[in-house]
Amino acid sequence: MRIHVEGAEDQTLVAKFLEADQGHLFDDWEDLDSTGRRKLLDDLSRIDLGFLQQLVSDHLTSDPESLPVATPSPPPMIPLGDPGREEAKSLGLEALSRGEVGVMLLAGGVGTRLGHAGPKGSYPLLPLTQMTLFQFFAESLLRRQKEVGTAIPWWIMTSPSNHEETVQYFRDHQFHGLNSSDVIILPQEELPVIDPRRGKILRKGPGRVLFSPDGHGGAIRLMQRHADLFRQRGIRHVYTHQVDNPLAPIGDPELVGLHRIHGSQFSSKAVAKTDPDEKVGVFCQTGEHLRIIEYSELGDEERNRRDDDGKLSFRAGNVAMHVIDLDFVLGDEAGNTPALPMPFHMAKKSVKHWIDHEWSESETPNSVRFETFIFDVLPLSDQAIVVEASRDLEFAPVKNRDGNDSPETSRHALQMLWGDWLESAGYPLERNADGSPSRTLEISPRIAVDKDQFIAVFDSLEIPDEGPILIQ
Ligand code: UD2
Repeated sequence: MRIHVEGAEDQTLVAKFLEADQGHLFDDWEDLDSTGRRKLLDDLSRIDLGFLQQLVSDHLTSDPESLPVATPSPPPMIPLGDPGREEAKSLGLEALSRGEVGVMLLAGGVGTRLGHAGPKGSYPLLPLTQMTLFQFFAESLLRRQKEVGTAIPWWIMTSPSNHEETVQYFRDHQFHGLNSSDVIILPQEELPVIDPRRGKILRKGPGRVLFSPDGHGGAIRLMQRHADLFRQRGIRHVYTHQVDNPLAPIGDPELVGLHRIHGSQFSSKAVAKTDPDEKVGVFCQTGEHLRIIEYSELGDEERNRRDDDGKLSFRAGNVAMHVIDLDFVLGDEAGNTPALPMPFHMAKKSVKHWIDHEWSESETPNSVRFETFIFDVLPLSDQAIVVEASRDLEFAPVKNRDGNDSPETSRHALQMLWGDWLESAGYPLERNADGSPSRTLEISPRIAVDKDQFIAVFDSLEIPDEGPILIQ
């Protein structure tokens, strides 16, 4: 195959892909106009081909995920009701008020399961105002800033495919009241999607490479790439949360406090898993170190094993809220960045793609994406803790269009939570037979992000005698 390009750089680029047996990428070259050709060359120039070839040969010829690791055992976990947690919260609030804590939202995923067009954070979740997930987080952060009297920077990790839309969303909504300089939106990186049978790079259309975000482990690389942005702000700890969970307690003072008390480098919240098949990863201890084993990678025996009291042994379910020490990720101020190597996991998915001048679709997985996970740095830390969280208070993810972990279940959890706040504040709330509040409730996080805050302001609120209760 001969592809004619002008510049020496482009010639080298084309030659590299032809030599690597990826010549199919140029199948449509003759049909592309000069803009199309430029786009293809730009796509190719973003690929570190040597690295990709290594990844493909490591994973598609042998499967590193099936290599034996030390036998996992259930990890120690700081339980709910531990007497030290109140004091930890005060310590955490102090760290927040000194401006030592930043927040990072992981929002680079493609969110195909929800089927929402646009960044997942723009999903209108709340029942009365249709407030989006992004607005819910932004208002929670505003409330936290008010509580501690300090600006808290919010890094939002996007990916190249939703970055522009996310930036535009926040501009259109005036950053939901946050100071725009406190909202830092940065894209993670992408890798090409691969055909697992032939190791070929897939295309999303004629002359266009199919890329996919390289997993939320990209957040670690992003922090390292933008180390100055974090250092300039005097940040010591970064609280990370996922775009799908509105109940994540932003900046979580309690977790920050425990993180400091224990001299931890990586601290996480976990909820007790009761269904062995629930799709959350679980914390495990292997040798000296803590790690999370993803739900798809935990063996049947471990997944179903139970303690004498009937509880699942591996029940510390990952709810993806972590506090990470910045020194652990960035190393010392002299710029000696630690390597923190993270293994790549393979996600096998079925994808519509362009091949041999036509579209190809398949019911069974026909592609492989390579991803690193943020929690894979956990076993590299010298000190780490797992802290039990209440599922009702902190975890109501929106993942699927319907069924489990859907907008409906998340809204239900919010109704139950707000119902409890109202009753605890002394409001006589009527409930349906299933226990849910009989009136639709919505409480803006600007008013309160937890029950104590709500009770403190309750007397100043006006609640209508009938109909939905909207408190904003
Ligand atoms: C995640 C955890 C799982 C469990 C569950 C709890 C992983 C791999 N698994 O499962 O153990 O705790 O959450 O809710 O994390 N994201 C990016 N960039 C990417 C890929 C994902 O920012 O390249 C973000 C994504 O926008 C979302 C979060 O990471 O906020 C989780 O991604 P997911 O939906 O793929 O993870 P899930 O639900 O399979």
